[in-house]
Amino acid sequence: MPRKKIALIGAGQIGGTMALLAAQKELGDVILFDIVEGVPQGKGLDVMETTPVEGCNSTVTGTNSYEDIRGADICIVTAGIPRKPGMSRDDLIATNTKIVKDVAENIKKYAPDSFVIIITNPLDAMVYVMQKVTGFPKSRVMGMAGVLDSARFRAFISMETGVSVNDITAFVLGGHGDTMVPLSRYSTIGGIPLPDYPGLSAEKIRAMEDRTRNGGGEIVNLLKTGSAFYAPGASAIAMAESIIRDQKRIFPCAVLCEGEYGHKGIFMGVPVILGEKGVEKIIEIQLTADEKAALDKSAGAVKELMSVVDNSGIL
Ligand code: TXD
Repeated sequence: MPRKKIALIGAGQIGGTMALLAAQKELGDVILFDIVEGVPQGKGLDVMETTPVEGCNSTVTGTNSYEDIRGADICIVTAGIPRKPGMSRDDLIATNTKIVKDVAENIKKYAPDSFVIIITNPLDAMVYVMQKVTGFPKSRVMGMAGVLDSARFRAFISMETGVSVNDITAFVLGGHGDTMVPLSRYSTIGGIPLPDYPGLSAEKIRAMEDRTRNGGGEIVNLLKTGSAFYAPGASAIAMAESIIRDQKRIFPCAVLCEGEYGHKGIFMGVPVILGEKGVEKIIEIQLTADEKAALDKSAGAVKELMSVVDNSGIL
């Protein structure tokens, strides 16, 4: 059976991190693409040279030619510009719409049967651009944000309670922005819903939800020269692994909603099952009136960004 081919479009901070993780997990052979000459080749070779040390049988190749992604099984897209302090994710929209459109045209041409995971911000709007330009079915186009947001929430819960991250689950819905909706009553510690966990006050829970919402900005402010990359890289690789190994994990992913949660034609984070067919199912749960209102607000923010894309004349 041939190894899977994983194309990483964008060889920046997240692209490089994903190349290392994909090789270490032996998900397949990695093609690292970027428009900047030398960077994907250098990072690719560097990661390739880790494989004898780590004992992993994956190859990693850097390139500036889209020809090399031909026949890829999965494409993971980070191409674009990241945030700097003081910028919101939405400030990136015009530049990144043009970049993601170009990437999408090349994926359509060279890897027409691939699954596509988008990471570029503003996330939900960029998933929309990718789906619109490629015309791929919605099961093959998804955005990575919720896995990261819920990982952040889990990390904060673990830091607060001292309990292993392995026994903590977290649930985050909505767009990847300040309006995202961390759902505490569906987040658990050892199976116990957060609000019922001994010693965890409503105030502490609210503080962790807020920190999750601002988790990206917290890191941008600390780094000053870019945004988070280790956890975003790990999150996207977890999604790719669930598809490649048909793990059928439930992850919050940005996908096209067609009536789920009362929203039609909107790309936003909802829980899905990821397996060999890509997005195999959207899991819809009952929300309280407050939760529904928060999700509607988040969907409204995504809708606005989608119309900025539509009115930009770029597509
Ligand atoms: O949860 C999430 N989805 C995110 C998203 C979490 C963190 C960061 N998120 C976003 O990912 C961030 O706002 C950016 O839009 C992307 C990529 O972040 P990264 O930190 O990897 O950015 P880099 O290091 O600047 O890398 C981007 C690369 C860089 O090497 C550019 O040369 C390349 O993209 N680039 C291109 N590649 C291909 N084609 C084109 N046109 C292109 N333009 C730039």
